[in-house]
Amino acid sequence: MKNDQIAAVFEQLSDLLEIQEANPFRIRAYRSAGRTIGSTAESFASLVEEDADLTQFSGIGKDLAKQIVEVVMTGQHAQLAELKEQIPPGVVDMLRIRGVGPKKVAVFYNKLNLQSLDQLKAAAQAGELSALKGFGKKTEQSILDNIDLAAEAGKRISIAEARTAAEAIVEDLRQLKSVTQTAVAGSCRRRRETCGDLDVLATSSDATAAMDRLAEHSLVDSVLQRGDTKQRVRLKSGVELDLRVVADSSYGASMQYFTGSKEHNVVVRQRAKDLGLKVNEYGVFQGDEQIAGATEEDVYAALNLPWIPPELRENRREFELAAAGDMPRLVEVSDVKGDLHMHTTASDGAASILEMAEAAKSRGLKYIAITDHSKRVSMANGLDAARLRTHWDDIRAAREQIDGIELLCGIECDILEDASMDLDDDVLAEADWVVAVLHYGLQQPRAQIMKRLLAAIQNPNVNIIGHPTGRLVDKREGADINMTEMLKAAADHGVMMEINAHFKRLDLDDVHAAAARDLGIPIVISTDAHSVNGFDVLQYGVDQGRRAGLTKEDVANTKTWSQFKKLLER
Ligand code: DGT
Ligand code: CA
Ligand code: CA
Repeated sequence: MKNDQIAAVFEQLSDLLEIQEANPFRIRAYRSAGRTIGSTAESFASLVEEDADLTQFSGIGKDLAKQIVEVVMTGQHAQLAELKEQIPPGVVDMLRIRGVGPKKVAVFYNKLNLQSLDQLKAAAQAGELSALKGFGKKTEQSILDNIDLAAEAGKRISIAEARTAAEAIVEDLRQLKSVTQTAVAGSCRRRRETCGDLDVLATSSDATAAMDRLAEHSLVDSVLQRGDTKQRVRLKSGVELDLRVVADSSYGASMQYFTGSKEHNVVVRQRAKDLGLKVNEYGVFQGDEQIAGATEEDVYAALNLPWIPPELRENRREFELAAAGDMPRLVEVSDVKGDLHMHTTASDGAASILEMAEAAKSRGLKYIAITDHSKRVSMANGLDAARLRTHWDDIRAAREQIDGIELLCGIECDILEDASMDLDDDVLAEADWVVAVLHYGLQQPRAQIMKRLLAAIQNPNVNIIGHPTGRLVDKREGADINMTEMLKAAADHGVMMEINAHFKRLDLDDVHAAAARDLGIPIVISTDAHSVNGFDVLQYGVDQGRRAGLTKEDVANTKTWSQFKKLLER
């Protein structure tokens, strides 16, 4: 069982308890346990197996530790099962309506005994919701606007889709003379793997013009809500976008507030309180006096904090780093000098060796590894030993035809289900660069998955584990890996770890990449390009590295070729 599955149990538990209006302290304890488990790299399943003391983790006491053991051992949580019996599934469905959380659902269920989306809709249409204490016409209308989409809601889009749309809209708003500043906020600015909706801010003397411009944008399908300074639209792709027009004097405070995360902002607000200040989307206030707000730097400075890169704003380590005066300079796309995972027409790529090399060179890369598939991946026309040796001859020949970029004879070699490598050691020994990967048998039990990974890591010909878990973001669970054990083995054997930059993979993820870095493992951010345009995804891999807090020094393929070459001697 993986950490995010265990975390989901406790998150669900806190939602259901909140709907039951249970003790807020218990709810908070479960929610915080879910967060801790979800953002820890060490596998809780392994810790339980080893009978380790789980109370070493902040926010996990004896009782919670026992419950985690129960979840890991049985795959069940007795109290959660009981709650699911008590609370009708239609009530839980209400949580999928945008803007509706467990607190509101609790009221609909407990006060009005509404038990399904249909009943809720009827009640909203009859004006029964706005008659409730603490609810207004606005909330009621918002529920009506969003309820039909509840089935689809909760669906998140990839960071690639999010950035492409949000950045196009920001660029378009920038064309308006009246718009002075505009930028993307929210999870998209934090570069999360997926985004629930898009958030855009602008400063303008003419909010109406900005909102009109957005409404007319070719990506926009319809306007859902419009106020004096705020507009919510649905894009043709189905995703929703909030535009907020703010004053220049509040722009920094609004960026800070609407970039989030909520968890980060909770700490920021508390910090202000401790200093006798107040912070909100308009600024930092001492009494009635605004003491900061125009820039984010000012807002953080007023709270005695350095500016915190958005990718770190998840209330993980950023406040610790700030306190230690240790805010890292995060890796950037322009730092990357090599790409060590890509395909050509020899397997399932669309371009030749030379075309890939030219494209890489024109992007400023100084070295690349050509890593076509090994034979097991027959669907992708994977290479056997003989074809691979011919292919490497072709790569060596290509070296003669291009200057200014090193070409490595590489291979993406499958780690087979029985833990052997898809190609013999004598072949692998001839390679400049071996990326070992799991493609098949991802569902195998953890013991067998670990046997495979450890065998590959112990193989002296293997340089790196590629897309280590095999997960596809929001689509396919990765293999059941004991991450700590794998990373320790990699550190011991000098094997590197990949962040696969493709936005559908982003594997390792941010938490695990940080854990790898903490063990001193060199991390390589590679694109896995299958065409000359495939290099475009590099930015998503770099963003994932930034979320992991990686600096240039942590990322091996930021080194010059002569420095990197030394890492190849294991
Ligand atoms: P998403 O859209 O689910 O991918 O995630 P975000 O982080 O973009 O969340 P969103 O769009 O609901 O709100 C954008 C930011 O605005 C969020 O990260 C923090 C801030 N924010 C929104 N609502 C609240 C709130 O109720 N309390 C606090 N402290 N901040 C909020
Ligand atoms: Ca958002
Ligand atoms: Ca939003």
